[in-house]
Amino acid sequence: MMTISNKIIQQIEKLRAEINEHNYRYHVLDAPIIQDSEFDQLFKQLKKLEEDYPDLIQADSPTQRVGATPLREFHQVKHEKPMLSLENAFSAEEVVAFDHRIRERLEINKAIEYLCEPKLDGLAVTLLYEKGKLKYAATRGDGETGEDITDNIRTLKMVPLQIRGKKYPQRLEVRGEVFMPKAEFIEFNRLALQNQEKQFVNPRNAAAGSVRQLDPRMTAKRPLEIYFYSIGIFSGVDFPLTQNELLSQLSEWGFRVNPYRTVSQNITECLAYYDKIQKVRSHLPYEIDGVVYKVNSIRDQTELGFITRRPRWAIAHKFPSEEVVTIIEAVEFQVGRTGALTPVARLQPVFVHGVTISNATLHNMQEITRKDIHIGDKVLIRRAGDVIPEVVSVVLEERSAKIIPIQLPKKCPICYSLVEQDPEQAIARCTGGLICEAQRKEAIKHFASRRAMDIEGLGDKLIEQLVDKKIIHTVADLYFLKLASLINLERMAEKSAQNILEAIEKSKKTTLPRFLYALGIREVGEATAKQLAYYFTDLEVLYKATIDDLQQVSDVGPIVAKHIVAFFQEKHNRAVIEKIIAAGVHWEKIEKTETNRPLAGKTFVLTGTLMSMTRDQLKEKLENLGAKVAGSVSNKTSYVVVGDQPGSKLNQAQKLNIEILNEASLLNLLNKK
Ligand code: D41
Repeated sequence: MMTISNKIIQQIEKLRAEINEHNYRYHVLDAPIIQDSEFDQLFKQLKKLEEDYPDLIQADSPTQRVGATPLREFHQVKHEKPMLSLENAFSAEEVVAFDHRIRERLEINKAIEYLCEPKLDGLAVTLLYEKGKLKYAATRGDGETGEDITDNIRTLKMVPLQIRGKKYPQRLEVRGEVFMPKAEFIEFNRLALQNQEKQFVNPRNAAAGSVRQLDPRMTAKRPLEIYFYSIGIFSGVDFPLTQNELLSQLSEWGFRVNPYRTVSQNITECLAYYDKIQKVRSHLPYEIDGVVYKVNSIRDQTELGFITRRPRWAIAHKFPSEEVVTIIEAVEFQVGRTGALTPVARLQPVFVHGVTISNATLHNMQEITRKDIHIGDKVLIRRAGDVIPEVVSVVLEERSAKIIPIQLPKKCPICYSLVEQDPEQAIARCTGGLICEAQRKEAIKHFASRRAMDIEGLGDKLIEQLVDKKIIHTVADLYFLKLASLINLERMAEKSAQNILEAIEKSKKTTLPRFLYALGIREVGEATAKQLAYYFTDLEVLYKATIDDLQQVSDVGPIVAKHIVAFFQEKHNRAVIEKIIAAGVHWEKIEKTETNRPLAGKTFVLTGTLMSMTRDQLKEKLENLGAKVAGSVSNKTSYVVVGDQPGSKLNQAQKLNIEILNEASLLNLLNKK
């Protein structure tokens, strides 16, 4: 047993405190005082120390946000104090009537002060802290009972794992709204579409779906944020006098509160606030559906009390819904990079809050069936903020006799190849591959994109023109573009043409991960491309890899492996790659030395709980040493690591005569590497 010096303990505690404080400054105050790189340094130092002294890892360390294993299901949590809901007002008259009722009840003749804040359109959650530490987090559910989402909420960096400061309630329950900012939502959907994963209908659903992931590692990847607006349990310190002071106090304790909150002296000021927020609404980075007014004095709040599930002292003043009715004139199918067909409704144009809408996504055929949408239907359209408009529902009462069902075309609308319906994914796909002009355009756009070959200035419109005019057919043709053919294009000055050629030239120096990602192999995103590059190090080796070989790479399952093999077997693809390389595209060779990947080729399976580190930490360690960590035992398994309370994998290992490592022998092995 190693003795751990006080010095190390102090060093770790100091680092944790510093990191927490910088996190607070960054996320809660939005006023960081150090560079991201300096922050990363501190974080790495802490991680390193905790790796060296795993006994000193604590659940509330900033390094321990992600790591729990996936749940089978969510546990129900009964709220000690019910989570109330809000009364809605849709007009100034209703708001004025609310103020009257309050003054009557309180028998006050003068004006009442209100705390005003935006009403976020997200998911209400509650977090309980005991002795300053995050104990659990739950969804609102029906207000009485919610679901335990602790592991997921912990992954939000702006959620304190430990209350800031020294003086705080013994037990404190804070309540707020989890949401996905608009820009992050759009980017998330763009990537989901590219990787053929499920897209979300709107930011609200995206937030709800992300919070309800059984695997916290998935939630950790989602760009979620939170604003806190109220409390539940509160014991041990004096209660603030006003709602506004309560929010300031929450902020002091490290909880992020909305910077747009303000105190209005009377209800007229509340209405002015409503107008002001409505004007900035489209510029806010997140969706809101109105504003909330709350009686500022906590004493008055207590006196007013509740009616059934609603406080008498608060009201939501909703913005008029951005939903309008129009008619679907036609439905077209757009073809994506991998051939996926997306139905898009062409609408009779309507004007909604400053923009004309003439298209709306119908998502996929399942959605069309579910919503029972036909061509000629009168439909309700929603423009949620800046997000792609969608058809909410059909106005069935006004359905005409002349509606036409929407049919998935049997052939691709662009290249006339057969359309194939993927039974599981609800995705219909053009089978034309690179014969299909639409797929080729999308493939070239992807190839040139920032995270792929990063060809600056080669935008979508330009690529479409180049393909339409048959100047380029494949990505390889980009490297043989001539100034003359570029200058002939619409709106193309010689200088910009020159810049594009230079950007293409510059892109020739790349990296293998980028190049693999740029190829646009199905299901091979950036992370997988990187893993493939580091595992195989060489394109020639990757060409020859079998489905089995490929599955040695972590995160590559049988389906991805099949896509990769199919891609490289296609002669056309090999020819395009060869042409690109002949044109001078190159990358630095990835060195695969014995010293940095001593466990290459070894496959580990983990079962049971370890004392010194979490499963994820071990997985990362092993993978960094070149090993693969698999989910089940087979005769390819090199070692089975057995912790406390192992599962059936131990039996399987014994049956197959596979070497078993207990924690001590594992650490021994790792230390020697
Ligand atoms: O931004 C919000 N969505 C929001 C929701 C807010 N700013 N304040 C709220 N205040 C309350 C009370 C007054 C009951 C504490 C709320 C909600 N409730 C709420 N969110 C979901 C249900 C109720």
